[in-house]
Formats: sequence, structure tokens, C-alpha cells
Amino acid sequence: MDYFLNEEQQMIKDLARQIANEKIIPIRAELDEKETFPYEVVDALAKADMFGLFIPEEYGGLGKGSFELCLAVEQLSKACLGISTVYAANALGAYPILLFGTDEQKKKYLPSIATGKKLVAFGLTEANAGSDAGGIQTTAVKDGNEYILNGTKQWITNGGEASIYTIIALTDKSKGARGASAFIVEKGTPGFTFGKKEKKMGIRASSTCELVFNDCRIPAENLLSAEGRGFLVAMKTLDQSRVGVGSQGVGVAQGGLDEAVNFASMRVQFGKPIISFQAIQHMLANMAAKTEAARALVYSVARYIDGGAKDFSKVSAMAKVFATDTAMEVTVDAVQIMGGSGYMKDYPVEKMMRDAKILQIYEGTNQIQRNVIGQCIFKEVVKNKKG
Ligand code: COS
Repeated sequence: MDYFLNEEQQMIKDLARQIANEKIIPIRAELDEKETFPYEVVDALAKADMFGLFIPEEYGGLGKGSFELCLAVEQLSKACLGISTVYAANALGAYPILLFGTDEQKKKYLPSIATGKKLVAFGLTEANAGSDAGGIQTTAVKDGNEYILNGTKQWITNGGEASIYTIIALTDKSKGARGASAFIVEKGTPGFTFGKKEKKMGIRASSTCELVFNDCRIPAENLLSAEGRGFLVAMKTLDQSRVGVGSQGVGVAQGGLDEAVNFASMRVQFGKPIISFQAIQHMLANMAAKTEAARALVYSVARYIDGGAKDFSKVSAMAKVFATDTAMEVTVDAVQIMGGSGYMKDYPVEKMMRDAKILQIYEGTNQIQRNVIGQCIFKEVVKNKKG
């Protein structure tokens, strides 16, 4: 379907597709197998100015919005979700600075993020605070013009590889989520080390590891927004970023669909290509319809955000949940259509299916997305009754 992209948007999409075809597809299986971080692709994305897409021009970026970012993420995800996760998690890490940073903080950090010279990571999750993000225990205690951080963050994408970390920690333990604050922490700060590197089912080209803070002193000026606003920073960041996870889902679903169509056109059984059988056509029809519906929703939400929408928690969660459930369903069906071949590593769909699973888990499980949507509907009902 034609989404009437303007010239710049078409260029961004084409450039991302070119990087995917030339730099990602040839190495994706090997990086997955060896769990290797995609340094060469990061370089290529940096050279193409892709890291600066969503960063304002005054801070060295291209000044585009969520929609352009989604276009790029979709193309990268179609080729390899592991590699696109490195790129998308970088945006997640940068959003707290972009949305809540002071002009000085933006001037200090965003230009090197925009050029891709420095990668960023977002640190919210802990061993006992996943879905219950308000349950974090990492602390930040003010001491003169510094904060002292103690605690461990878990499952942090780009952990170890990123140079800049946006971290949520408690400045007032007695207030729970309302006592959380957001900070910028630089790699190399004494007391900040990396723990276990995770071995994963999918997205194996991306790095996921623990961040360990042990009496880590950071300048007080690295506080983002104000003390007590950390949960809000985290939630607004996730609202912004979840539509991007939706675009990852669209890319993975399209990748699985393309592979299935291609295989079904070539594979002959009972004397005919299997695509001529209605059982296969029905599966492909569902896969194609859901993928297009997911794309239409993700694009609409991204354009809504760029259009200046103030509150988009509900629709961003909708885009994430619908597109990522679609990615899971479509890749499972792609493997099914391809049968034994789909199950083997000779074809990319087994990797796509393993990769897709994380989309229903990270940046808020799809159960949490339904909670967010449900709570928004509930609040609207209450508001309408009062009005
Ligand atoms: N925007 C602005 N404010 C928000 C918000 C949002 N999207 N979501 C919640 N808040 C505010 C609430 O309005 C509330 O404010 P007050 O304290 O002033 O009343 C406060 O934050 C706490 O909200 P709530 O009571 O709804 O928080 P819960 O502890 O019940 O948790 C969920 C809410 C489940 C939505 C949240 O914890 C969540 O998103 N969890 C998933 C976390 C996640 O995505 N993890 C992935 C890690 S990053 S890869």
C-alpha cells in the first residue's frame, strides 16, 4: 500500500533498506550464531547519519520525527531484529535526554549520539522490578554536588557497548515510584561496572547485560528533570519509544511473510507449487492482512505523535501490542508454511521466529500494554461521567 511518503521519507526508507540488504543480510546468521555485536553495521548507520534521524538539527541531528525513525527501524528489523534492537534501544536511551534534558545537557550529550560516535542505553529494569517498574531499588543519594548510586540494573540492551546511560534510581526510598529520579551516567565513571552478559534465545547480535553501581559518584548536574520525576521520565520515554517497537514488529512480520511467499512459490508438492493450495493461501492472506494493519496503525500513531499529540500512551501501547503480536503470529506461520525447511537454520525464518518473541516482552510485556490501554479507557469513562 502507498503511504504517500515525501521525498525525504522515501530517501530514509531506501537508505535503511540499502544498509539492510548490503550490510546486514550477508552477516546476520553469523552474528546470531556467534552472538557478535554488529560494529560494522553501527559504523554504516553512523556514516549514513541514521543515529541523528530523530535528534533536532540544533543538536547535530536531522530533526526528523517518530515516523521517519519508524521507517528506518522497520527496514532494519525486516533484515535482522538483533541489529535493529541495537539501533532502536539507542533511541530509547536518548529519549530521556531529548525529552527532559536541559539545554546544557542536550548540548553536551546529543551531538555525539547524533553522529553515532557514542551509543546510549536506558536503565530501568532490575531483578525485582520488571513489569512493576515502580519497584526499583537502586538508590541515588545526594552528597554535596554529587549523587552516589548503588544498585544493579538487569537486562539492559546495549549494556557494555554504550558510552552513555540514562538511569532511573530512587532519591527518596520512602516514596517508592514517586521518589524515583533520572540520571545520565557515563561509562568509565568509577564505581560503574558491567555484570553478566546474557545469552539469549533471539536478538543475539545485540548485547544485554547488567549494570552494577557500587558507590558510583556522578555530578549532581547529571540529574534529568527534577528529583521525584524519574518515574514520569521513564513512562514518557516508553510512551515515545513503544511505537518504535511496533515498527520492529512490522519489519519482522514483513520479513517472515516475504520468506513464506517466496518459499511457497518455489516449493512443489502434489505436482504444484504449494502457493496454489487454498490452505496455504488462507494462511498467507491472514499474515498479509495483519502485517498491513499493523503497519497502518504504527504509521498513524507515529504521525499522531509527530503532529504534536500531548498524550499518546494508549495509542503507542496499541501499536506495540498489535504489531508485535502480529510479528509473533506471522513468523510462527512462516515456519509452518515452510515446514521442515522453515525449522532449519538454512532459511532465516527460524531466527525471525526466535527473535520475534522478545517483542512481546521488552519495553513492557504485551500484558502490561493491555493494562495501559485498559487503564486509559477506564480513565476516559470516569472523566466522561464527571463531565
Ligand atoms: N505518562 C505520565 N504519567 C504516567 C504514565 C504515563 N504514561 N504512566 C503512569 N504515570 C503516572 C501516573 O499518573 C501516576 O502518577 P501519580 O503518582 O501522580 O498518581 C504514577 O505515574 C504511577 O502510575 P501507576 O499507579 O499507574 O503505576 P503502576 O506502578 O501501577 O505501574 C505501569 C504502571 C504498569 C504502566 C508501569 O509500571 C509500566 O509501564 N510497567 C512496564 C515497565 C516497562 O515497560 N518495562 C520495560 C523496561 S524498559 S526496556
